[in-house]
Amino acid sequence: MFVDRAQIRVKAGDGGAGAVSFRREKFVPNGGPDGGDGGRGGSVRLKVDTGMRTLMDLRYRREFHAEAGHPGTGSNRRGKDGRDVEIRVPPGTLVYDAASGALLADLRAGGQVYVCARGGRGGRGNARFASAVHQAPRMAERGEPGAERQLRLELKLLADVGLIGFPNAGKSTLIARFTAARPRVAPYPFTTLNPELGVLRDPEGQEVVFADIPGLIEGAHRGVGLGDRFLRHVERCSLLVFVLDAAGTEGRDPLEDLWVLRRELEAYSPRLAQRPWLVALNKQDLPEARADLARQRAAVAAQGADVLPVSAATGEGIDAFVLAVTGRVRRGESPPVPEVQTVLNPRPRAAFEIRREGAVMRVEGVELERRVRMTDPGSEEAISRLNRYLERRGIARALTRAGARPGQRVVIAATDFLWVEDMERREGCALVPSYSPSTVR
Ligand SMILES: Nc1nc2c(ncn2[C@@H]2O[C@H](COP(=O)(O)OP(=O)(O)OP(=O)(O)O)[C@@H](O)[C@H]2O)c(=O)[nH]1
Ligand SMILES: [Mg+2]
Repeated sequence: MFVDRAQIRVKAGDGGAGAVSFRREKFVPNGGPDGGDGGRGGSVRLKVDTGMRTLMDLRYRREFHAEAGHPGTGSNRRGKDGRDVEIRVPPGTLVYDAASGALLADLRAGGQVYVCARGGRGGRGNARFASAVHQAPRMAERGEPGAERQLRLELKLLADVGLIGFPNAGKSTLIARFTAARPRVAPYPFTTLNPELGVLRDPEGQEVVFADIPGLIEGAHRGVGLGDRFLRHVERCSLLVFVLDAAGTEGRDPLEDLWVLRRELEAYSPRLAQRPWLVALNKQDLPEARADLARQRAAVAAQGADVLPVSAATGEGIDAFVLAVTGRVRRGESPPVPEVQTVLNPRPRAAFEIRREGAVMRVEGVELERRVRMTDPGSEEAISRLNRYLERRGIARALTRAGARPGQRVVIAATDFLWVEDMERREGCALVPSYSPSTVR
């Protein structure tokens, strides 16, 4: 089965918690802090596997979780890192953030890797918080949460030349003539149900990739026949070849076929319709084709396109066709996906925003939320460290300005805090977890 779209959820491993521990040695009554750091959480990455042709595997498995980092322990032992998870994808896979629609990666080359969810950093153990003035810290960080996101994957085959035509025009016969591809050929419409790639070596030894896609018919943009969704697989071609049944074996006028195809292409994407194109007048072994060649040639030439008479069945005209096509391919210039723009990290990490939601004030910010998640609410030292951060970043000041008074409920990263009086702080107030851990436990 050919699958060219998938939606998956990826969750990287959380970092392991840092440890609070003190050395115990014989004859040393109060050993120093020796709590080790937590291990890093495993990441989730996508990797291009040139042996793959579709996103079918992701039909069956849509959730990927990497392992969490292990907690640190005493004697300064660092926790073990979590194992990564690797998802293999075919070349030509585009990765979008499902929520924002932003293009995150365009995966083309074999072995190319994109880390789509980074594992959380391990929390630091209490050994790291020791200083000359603070020799016995009783706090450690919790691990940073692993990134989590919904991804939309879309496969757009990487080909240089796209073959477009009505069913039975001879596209598959043609591609089988000069490449090793062996798509099914049969005298009934819609023989080809999935796009297929064929590779040709041009006279200079360069590879030129052809895409044979299912036939289009009038109304394809409205879903008639197999519809026009397969056109996405020629979006990255630098040259389009319209393959016509020049003998009109099914009773249609080959020129009318061409205009229908051009209109369908235009309806699918005006931008794609502007791509360089030429016309292969196929089935020249049949007398009907030959008899009509002059008229067809003149009409196509009037549109400014090159015309190549061929017979995919007998091989007549194929050499000239291959030469003309490979000569016009602009290798390595396969156009980028035009309809999307890459937007990464639109907000600076340190930025934050305060919103009022009824009685609650909510503070959002990438770095702030990460900090809060790594803070152990049960540790007074950790909470006071968080408050120093709020002051440094101007968040405490901003809370006062936004109207926070003692007793105000403040939510950050799904954690409930109270803004309470604290004369040791510059603002005269500090955030404390709203449920004292001693009452919870
Ligand atoms: N006489 C003659 N018949 C041809 C030629 N090329 C293809 N055919 C025949 O036309 C029919 C359709 O050929 P295919 O290659 O399957 O056509 P297609 O364009 O891939 O069709 P779909 O996959 O259905 O879209 C088959 O019976 C072929 O043998 C040709 O040059 N001359
Ligand atoms: Mg076919």
